[in-house]
Amino acid sequence: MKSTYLEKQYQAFKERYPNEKEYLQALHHVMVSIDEIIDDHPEYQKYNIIERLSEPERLISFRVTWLDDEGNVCVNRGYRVQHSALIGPYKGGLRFHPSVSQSVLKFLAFEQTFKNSLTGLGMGGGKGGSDFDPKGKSDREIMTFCQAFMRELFHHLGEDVDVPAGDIGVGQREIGYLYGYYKKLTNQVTGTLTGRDISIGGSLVRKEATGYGLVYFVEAALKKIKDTSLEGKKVIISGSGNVAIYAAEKVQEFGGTVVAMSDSSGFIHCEKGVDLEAIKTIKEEKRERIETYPDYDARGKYHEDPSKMWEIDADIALPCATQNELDENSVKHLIKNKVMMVAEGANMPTTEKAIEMLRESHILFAPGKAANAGGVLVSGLEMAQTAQFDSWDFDKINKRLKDMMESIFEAIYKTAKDYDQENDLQFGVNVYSFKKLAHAMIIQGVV
Ligand code: NDP
Ligand code: 2IT
Repeated sequence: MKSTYLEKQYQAFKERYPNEKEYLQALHHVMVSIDEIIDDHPEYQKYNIIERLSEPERLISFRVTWLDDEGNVCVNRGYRVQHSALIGPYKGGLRFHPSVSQSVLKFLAFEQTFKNSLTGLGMGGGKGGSDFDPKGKSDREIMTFCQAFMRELFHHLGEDVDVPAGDIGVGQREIGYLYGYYKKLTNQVTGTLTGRDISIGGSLVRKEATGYGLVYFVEAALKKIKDTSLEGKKVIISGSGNVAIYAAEKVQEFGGTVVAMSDSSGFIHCEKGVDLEAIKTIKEEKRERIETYPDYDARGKYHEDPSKMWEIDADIALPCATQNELDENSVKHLIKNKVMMVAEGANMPTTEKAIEMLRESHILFAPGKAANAGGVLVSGLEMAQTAQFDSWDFDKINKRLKDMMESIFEAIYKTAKDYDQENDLQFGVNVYSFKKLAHAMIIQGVV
């Protein structure tokens, strides 16, 4: 970094949290962008904005004890990072995955604060979850775990305080169990979790929102920057969960061909385009591995090692699985195959080195903080519907999602351009959100 002030700040975080690799990575992304503007904003130093925006306001950690089907007493670690309530109640998903740690949730909560500030809705940032592994668990074990998790977490939630939703390993089923038990514990019916099933006050389009929103963003960026569209493009998508499935659905609707999808064990390659109904059956209905795909569609070939998926020739790559899944090795293949755009459906799926390589190769890069904001946006619309005691139709919400993703693209594109960093959407989003949050922080005093 050029600024010695920023470099010192970053080094101090590194010394304080030497083992929090993901958190430091997310901070570094933002600081590198702010480096370009810090000299024009003495108020950021005066009010110590960097340090205040980087430290979570509150970090809750607790033990989750539950009984499995064999009667074993199991222990997991649960967390909620309430990162920032600067512009509204803490808002962000819950993740159940063995890789969950304080560092992972701190990075996710930090990025969530930036992301949520783009939506135009008053939502602060938070994230939570547990190192519980839902794979191979019975439905009853999932419910038992969700209830044990909520028994601790409920103290810290509320529709005006902190409103969780889903993330990896937490979908509509888990939200249902968490919500049902939250109501039992509080004896109140409020919209304290989003991503609920329609029958219990959820919003239409929430399930599709992140994937659809990602593709609306991609379409807007391709049009403005590359003077083209998804029509006729070959797309590779990592993951086959909530984000990946609905990104694939929208890509197909826009005339693109999804040639590959993955899970953490392997990937399927389908040159003529994946059969999305088969993927939905495997993943949403049967909760099976993507390995079984050829049983449904013999044209699809299964390969082990999901990282090899990036070697497939494509025009556009959408990493929609997990953090740091797209590294320099994988990016080499994308560059060789002349991919025109990488857009992040997942949170921080591209390593810092890989982003640098994409930039050097002039491959358009859409950071997750902006490109995957559709999910939390529709969560915000779910909160609005609950507050109004109303429910809106699919087209109304879908249109709002599309319009908002286009506005987000325009706002960050313009910010990058205004600072002579044209087409650097990573710079655009970091600077746009940071300025907004810094302003909100300054006008609320030292608290
Ligand atoms: P899901 O649990 O529905 O799906 C996750 C998918 O990613 C699964 O297919 C999983 O495979 C796969 N995966 C996990 N790790 C790897 C890996 N190392 N290599 C290949 N595939 C892997 O989660 P979501 O779709 O909800 O979330 C995906 C990403 O999108 C996350 O980064 C999340 O933070 C982000 N996101 C989610 C939003 C939402 O609304 N749900 C909103 C914005 C961002 P397997 O089943 O084998 O583990
Ligand atoms: O990363 C994310 O934006 C989410 N997991 C969705 C959060 C939400 O509150 O809907």
